[in-house]
Amino acid sequence: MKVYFCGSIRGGRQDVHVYQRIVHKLQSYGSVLTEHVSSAELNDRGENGAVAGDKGIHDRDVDWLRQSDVVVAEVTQPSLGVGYELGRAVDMKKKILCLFRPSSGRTLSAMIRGAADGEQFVVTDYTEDEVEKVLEDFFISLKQS
Ligand code: 6IA
Repeated sequence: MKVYFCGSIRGGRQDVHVYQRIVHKLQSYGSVLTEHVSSAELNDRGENGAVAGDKGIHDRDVDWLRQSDVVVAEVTQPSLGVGYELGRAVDMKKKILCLFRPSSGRTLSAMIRGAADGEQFVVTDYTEDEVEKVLEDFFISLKQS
């Protein structure tokens, strides 16, 4: 299974430790095309020494999104890029899981919360300590669908 993981880069890297836990767990289900999103080396200018150029990054990511079987997004830290990826993923009719931590004190965008249909587009509120369990439940329901 190919998993596309979305997490904030230029939107801010505060949650990178959570992205690492998510990607680690996702790797037990298949190959994570966007593993670099969880890299502690990647800063909020979206650079880690390697320079692909913004167009190269966009085109490669959209191509990976197309190839993916499922999209998992951590949406607590607002990110234009993640919002864009989710919009494209809906258009591509991908199965989507968005993970949001209310403990952040933020309110999730209505365009994400309001897109949830409980089937193709799932939004789950969670706490950091239950993140692996939330992913397990999602992938079990994915197998059954
Ligand atoms: O607006 P943001 O930067 O927060 O958008 C983050 C989202 O867009 C992530 O889910 C990524 O999939 C994608 N994205 C944004 N910037 C990059 C990027 N930068 N590399 C890969 N995906 C990106 C440079 C990385 C580097 C290794 C040269």
